[in-house]
Amino acid sequence: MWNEEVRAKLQLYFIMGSTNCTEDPEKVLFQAISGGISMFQFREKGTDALTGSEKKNLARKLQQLCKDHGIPFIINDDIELALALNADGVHIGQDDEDAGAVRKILGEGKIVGVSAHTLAEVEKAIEDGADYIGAGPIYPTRTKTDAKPVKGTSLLEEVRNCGILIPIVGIGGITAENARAVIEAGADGVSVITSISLAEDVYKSAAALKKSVS
Ligand code: 3NM
Repeated sequence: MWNEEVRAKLQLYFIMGSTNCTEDPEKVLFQAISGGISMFQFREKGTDALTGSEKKNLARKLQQLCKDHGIPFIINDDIELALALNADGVHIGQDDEDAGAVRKILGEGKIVGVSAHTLAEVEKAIEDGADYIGAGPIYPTRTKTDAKPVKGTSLLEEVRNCGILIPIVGIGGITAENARAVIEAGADGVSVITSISLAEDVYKSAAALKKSVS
């Protein structure tokens, strides 16, 4: 029933927008791809985030890089941009439209991911037709200022103990050192912003994360 291609692609899911890096985002994404990321989400959020044509132009460039390397390109919370660029999918939070409504707008064959923080939110996302869940925050994170309380791996374990098999990626404060525990708790992969986007050596950091989740 679940899309096993999506499950496999979640293994090392890099998320980034221009505010998450100090180097040129294209350069950072290229190095992350070289290091072994399997999926990418463009998440242009925060006080200095790009908007309008600047946002679209950056998205286009990052999408092309992903296309060149066979990496699915997902857009955070901007259905209009996803449609304009024919992105591979959209990731939404709890405050956005539900997964069913998003899929209707995007059309069949697109990936719809939902952030969930409780078992009830996971069950609702499944009902709405989500392809995968982002569960977090697993560890403390400074990236999302309005993040919910840290969960550790408890939500992952709770979901799997209920026999729920939807593809899940853990998110929040994940590094090469703590990523393995996320997989062992039942996640299919890890979602990472800072430990790749602000790494001193982006390639090495992505490669180390890849190794710990493989
Ligand atoms: N969503 P980093 S935590 C975007 O809990 C996001 O749903 C979260 O960034 C959630 O890898 C988070 O830098 C931030 O900690 C992840």
